[in-house]
Amino acid sequence: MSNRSNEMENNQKQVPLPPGQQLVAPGKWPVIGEREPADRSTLDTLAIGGLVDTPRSFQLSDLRDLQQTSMTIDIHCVTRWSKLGASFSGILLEDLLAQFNVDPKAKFISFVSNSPTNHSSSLLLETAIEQKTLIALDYDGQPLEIGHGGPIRNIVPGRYFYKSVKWLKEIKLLEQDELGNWEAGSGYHNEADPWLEQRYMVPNLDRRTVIELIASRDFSNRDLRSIDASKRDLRGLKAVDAKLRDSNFNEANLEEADFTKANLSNAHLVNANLRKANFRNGDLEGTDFSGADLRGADFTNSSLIGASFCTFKNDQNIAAVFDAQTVLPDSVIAPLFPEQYQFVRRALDACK
Ligand SMILES: Nc1nc2c(c(=O)[nH]1)N[C@H]1C(S)=C(S)[C@@H](COP(=O)(O)O)O[C@H]1N2
Ligand SMILES: [Mo]
Repeated sequence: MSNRSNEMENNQKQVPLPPGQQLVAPGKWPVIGEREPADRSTLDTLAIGGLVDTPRSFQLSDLRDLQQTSMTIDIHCVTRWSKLGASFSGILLEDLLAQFNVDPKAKFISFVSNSPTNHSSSLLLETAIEQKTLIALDYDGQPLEIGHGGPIRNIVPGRYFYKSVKWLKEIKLLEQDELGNWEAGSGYHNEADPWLEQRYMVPNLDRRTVIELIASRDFSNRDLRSIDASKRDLRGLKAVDAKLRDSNFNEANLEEADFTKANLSNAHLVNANLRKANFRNGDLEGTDFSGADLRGADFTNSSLIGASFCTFKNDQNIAAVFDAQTVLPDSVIAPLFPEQYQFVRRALDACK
């Protein structure tokens, strides 16, 4: 075993991480998803409504006047990056709700964002309280930056980070659940416990549809989340703009496949033949390319946060292969986990 893999195994053993997660570089906190709120002029207001006696709005200054709680939590993003020891302070949801008479019929809580899509996420009210949900105003003793959802965002410790909504504008107490955007539109798991690896809900693709699709070799523009195409011969597959989160292409033949603008977030492409495949402008966050043949593949403008190209397993390296024709600019690999970045950088340099 090389020193490199020794180092990497040690790193992985030092800290208990939920399954399938890796650490971002120390001190790094990537901005994920939406980068801008919808209306910067109304960011200071938080409304509480739904099943409460008197719906009410708080200004940022009102929130600062309430009892502040500090906590240090571990961030686990569904796209496989984790950041340990992030310190937030703000108002505990439980303390905020103590100011209201909450109708006992309220079983769910929805957090709504001041964002272009009215992004939202919801939880069982009981879970939100148990998990010590925080209405966070500060990170590391400073007001939360706008890119990270400042000035007001909720933080749900113990759940994948998509339950923590940036630019929080409204909290609704509900009798029936209102699924959030990622949960309703992208199949993200509604419970989202990283220790149980609840990343995605079970998909609703039936076997016959899958077989027909694979035979057609045309996935363009379709939502085929979690499709199992492992070991299939899909040479020349058309998959422009396809939604393929959590899909399984392990050991598949995808030579010259066109994944332009496709979403392959958390997809499995272990040992796949991806020679001359096109991933331009793709969402490849958390995607596993370990052992894939990437000779001539094009990754121009793709997003690779949380992606893997090499796995160390039982003293063995399952490493992707590149050649001088692989298009993988340094700006594209820069957000990779440090060990992954080192591996890819060295492998690419060796091809020059
Ligand atoms: N309004 C809004 N909130 C959001 C998202 C988003 O796109 N829009 N993305 C979610 C996801 S998937 C993650 S991992 C975190 C990212 O937060 P960060 O950009 O501060 O790291 O925000 C969550 N909350
Ligand atoms: Mo995420």
